[in-house]
Amino acid sequence: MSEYPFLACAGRHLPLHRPLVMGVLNVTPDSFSDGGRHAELEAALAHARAMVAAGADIIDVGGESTRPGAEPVPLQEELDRVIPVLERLRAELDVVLSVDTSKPAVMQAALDSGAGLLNDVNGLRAPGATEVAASGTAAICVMHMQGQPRSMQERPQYADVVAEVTEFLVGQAEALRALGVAGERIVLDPGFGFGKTLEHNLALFRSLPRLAALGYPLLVGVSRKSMIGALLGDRPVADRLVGSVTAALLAARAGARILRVHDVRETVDALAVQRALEIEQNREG
Ligand code: HH2
Repeated sequence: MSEYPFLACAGRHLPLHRPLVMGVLNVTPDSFSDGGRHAELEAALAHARAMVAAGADIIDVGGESTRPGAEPVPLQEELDRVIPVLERLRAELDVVLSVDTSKPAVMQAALDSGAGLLNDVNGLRAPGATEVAASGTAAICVMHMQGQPRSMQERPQYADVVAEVTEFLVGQAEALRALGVAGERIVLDPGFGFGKTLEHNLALFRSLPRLAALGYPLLVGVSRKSMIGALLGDRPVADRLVGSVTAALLAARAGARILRVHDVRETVDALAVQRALEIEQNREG
């Protein structure tokens, strides 16, 4: 469980006594589940407003698809997709804005546009990413990925997936701390589906309590992912809602503090019912 009572997001503090819900806003033409639908600015804004109304604590804006096989997006194109959306959202909505990017230049522009969280699926491995992330006051989510999106699912291999992911996350958190980043700004994420087979994902999911015990708030993103489809007999993306919400709830029980989801209202409802009905002795701290 998180050692820290709140997450510091560039002047805003998000309390961590209950799991936070991060709504996904993809402004890409090719994301695996909602690509194209929110490509237009107005549609993106409407979707973000709806997620906030449904109870999202954080909106995660992404301009580069990271689905298996995805090609990298040129810097200017990613900036053109993400920055206008961040600026409009900041003007309109009272919510923490996150940017899902691995490029230091996009991180910097997003910080300048009021982002409160940098969400890097590449775990700050790009040259200069750690320094840019450390330089602001925004929270930073360090995610583990083996390889790169284009080829990560070709043949993921680990001697011990939990040990290797843990070692990477701890190492990146220590690098941030060495640059003066407070623990209240750091989030860790094992990166479900990023260079992992179903068995790797299941091993990591079962290790969530151990990962949470590292002390930093844990982010879990399993929403609509292929691991949910695989557990349901190769269910298509459009039919993974119940599986996704169930997994989010279980992740929260196992210690996750931020749930990255597409279906905000359903996840918020599930968490509310869980909070109300959970038997006292099973309660997380
Ligand atoms: N998953 C995706 C993207 N960003 N960030 C974090 N921290 N953790 C995740 O598990 C994670 C993430 C992939 O999902 P999605 O955004 O729906 O797809 P795409 O990358 O195709 O846009």
